[in-house]
Amino acid sequence: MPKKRVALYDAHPGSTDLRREVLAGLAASPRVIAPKFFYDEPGSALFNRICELPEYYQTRTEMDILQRALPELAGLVGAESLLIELGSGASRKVRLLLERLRPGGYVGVDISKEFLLASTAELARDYPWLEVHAACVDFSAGLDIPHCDLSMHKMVFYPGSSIGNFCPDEAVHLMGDVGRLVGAGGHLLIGVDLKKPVGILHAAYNDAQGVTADFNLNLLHRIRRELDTDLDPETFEHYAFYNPTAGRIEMHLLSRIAQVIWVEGEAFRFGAGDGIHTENSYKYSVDEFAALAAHAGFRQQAVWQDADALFSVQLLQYRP
Ligand code: AVI
Repeated sequence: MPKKRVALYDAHPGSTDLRREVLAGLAASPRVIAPKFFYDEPGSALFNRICELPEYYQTRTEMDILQRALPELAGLVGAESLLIELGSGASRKVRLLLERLRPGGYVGVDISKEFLLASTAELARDYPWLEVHAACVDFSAGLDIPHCDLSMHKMVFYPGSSIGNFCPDEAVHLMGDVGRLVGAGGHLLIGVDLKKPVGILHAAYNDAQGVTADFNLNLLHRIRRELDTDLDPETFEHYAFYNPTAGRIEMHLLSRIAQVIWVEGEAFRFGAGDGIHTENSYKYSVDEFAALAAHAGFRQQAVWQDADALFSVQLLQYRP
């Protein structure tokens, strides 16, 4: 049997420039390196391990919520929509949607072409009835996807509470782009991590096996692997805490010692305890997220949560 083809749209998003951003981030005050650099191959493998950790409630909770929400969701969205997944993956979550909603088409959107082609090819193989598209796009910089059929109802799926890794202004901007893509009446199905007792959050980002610490420290190993540097990752430690004023988990890498580090011929001085800010993970109440979504022209149509109100899956409709 001939292999089913996946239609590819490649916007050539360009490789993210580690050297330029690391040098600029280390020269900034406070020091910062963007979380997108976590996800090289070892970093992605560590993130997959995080998703299986007992303390990291998010992945399994979202899966359970989705499973329970499916009948109602199917009634609200209907069949024959175009399903567009941001940060496309061969995840079990989108498979649940495909099997229950039977959309008219699927578009996987991801910045990593290799990963995108592999995951969409798997979906095309497993769901022969489905028209599968792949869009290689950096969606944080705009959502221009020409092969989205204009006449079809569209639903964007953005699971995993990855929206929490954007600051609120950027999140509104991204959701505005999603709104323009789906058009009036179109939908965004989004996973949103909720505010909760701080002990649960602290454990989720400071797990007993130290996988999250390894995930954070992998950034320094990556810099060591890919740039010209004398940086010793062992001289840094993982530090994650909940900032209640900002409503977010912050991850940092703190120097254990006073030291000067050379990166690509430039020197950076660290005192003991000085840090690099590597990630924010915003947590919202259901009402706070409704207000944020409203700024982007979306209205909450349905909100599903687990019994402990740890996580939510929200169906938003674009009503600009
Ligand atoms: C991908 N993102 C939603 C995760 C989060 O929880 O913010 C990344 C992560 N960072 C530490 N653990 C997991």
